[in-house]
Amino acid sequence: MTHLAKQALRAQRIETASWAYGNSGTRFKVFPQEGVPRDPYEKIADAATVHRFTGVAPTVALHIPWDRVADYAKLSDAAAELGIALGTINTNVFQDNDYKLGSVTNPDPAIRRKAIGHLLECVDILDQTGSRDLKLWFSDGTNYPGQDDVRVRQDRLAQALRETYDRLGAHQRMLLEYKLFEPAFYMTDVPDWGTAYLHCARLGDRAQVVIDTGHHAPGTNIEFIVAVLLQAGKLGGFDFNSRFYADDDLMVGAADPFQLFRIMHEIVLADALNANAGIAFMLDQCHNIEPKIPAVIRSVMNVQEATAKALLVDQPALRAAQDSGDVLEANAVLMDAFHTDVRPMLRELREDMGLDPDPMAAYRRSGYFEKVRAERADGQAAGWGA
Ligand SMILES: [Mn+2]
Repeated sequence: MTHLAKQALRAQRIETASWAYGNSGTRFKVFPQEGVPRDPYEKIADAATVHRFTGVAPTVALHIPWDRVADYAKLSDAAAELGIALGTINTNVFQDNDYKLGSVTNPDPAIRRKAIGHLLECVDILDQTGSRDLKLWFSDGTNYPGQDDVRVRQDRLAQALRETYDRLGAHQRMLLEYKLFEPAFYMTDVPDWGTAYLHCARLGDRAQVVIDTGHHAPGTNIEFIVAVLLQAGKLGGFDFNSRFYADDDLMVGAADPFQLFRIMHEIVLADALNANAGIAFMLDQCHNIEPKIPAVIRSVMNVQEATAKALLVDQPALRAAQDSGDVLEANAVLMDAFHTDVRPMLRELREDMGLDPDPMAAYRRSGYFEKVRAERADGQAAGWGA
């Protein structure tokens, strides 16, 4: 069993996010950090560093316009030279003044056209980077009852999605993300997996739902959503992060490692861990008070640990207990796996892969931070990213 688990863990792929490497903050304050990247090329260098020490993070997601460059093929080549590839392209229709009342659902057709134009531009970027996935998240919604018509807004959304979907190449996918609330507080246009599913089902096979673990009400059974979407063939991927209260974007596995294990258990049960299953395992996090690169390394390790535990579930024993109605035994089989210390197995795996068994210590020893802090010293003075 351990051998099979190690094989699966060796093949696991976790995508990091470019924005996790730059300065970020809360609504109240950004605490700038030394050594943060000054441009998309430097974000890619940091992502490649995470891959160098973990061995399982070979792609980095981009966010447009934050990562806009003149030549995406050149950026792609730069990533390849560092041993990684460009991943999911994230769209942004939430930061322009025009979008105060919504982007693709805005009452003004000219603003809707502008928003759709951005989505189509991002498909052009997919073509240039060779990325597979276009990820959409809409901040659209209303703050007050009566502010706008729910069904009319759904129709506007459906039209925008259709136009974008029809522009996708044969090997490209659309990942639609939902979020319960914020920045809209009364009604959000894509608030839950059901709404996202409805739109994706109408669009076609290459429209898939993405689950951001921080985008639910407290107490939501996220692994149930995982199971249902897997069964429907509509789970496209995850934005992993941790939450205590709202969309906290903390390190995945920090707030609730048991939840992460339960999610990965559903993935393993459905044999959806391997790349052929088409599930994108992405990190969507911001590291506001902790050093960023080691925080991403820690997050990758947390996903690995939850996955390893899920792989150690004795599935025949679990099934036998379930079939015989043995509630306590079924629960015990699951908990045995969760309580297993998988860190020795992961250290062995890393040695097998030619990596340092302790990525955090290896990163610290590498001197990478000291190097970029010196190289990028002018960035903080220039206010880069802050
Ligand atoms: Mn997200």
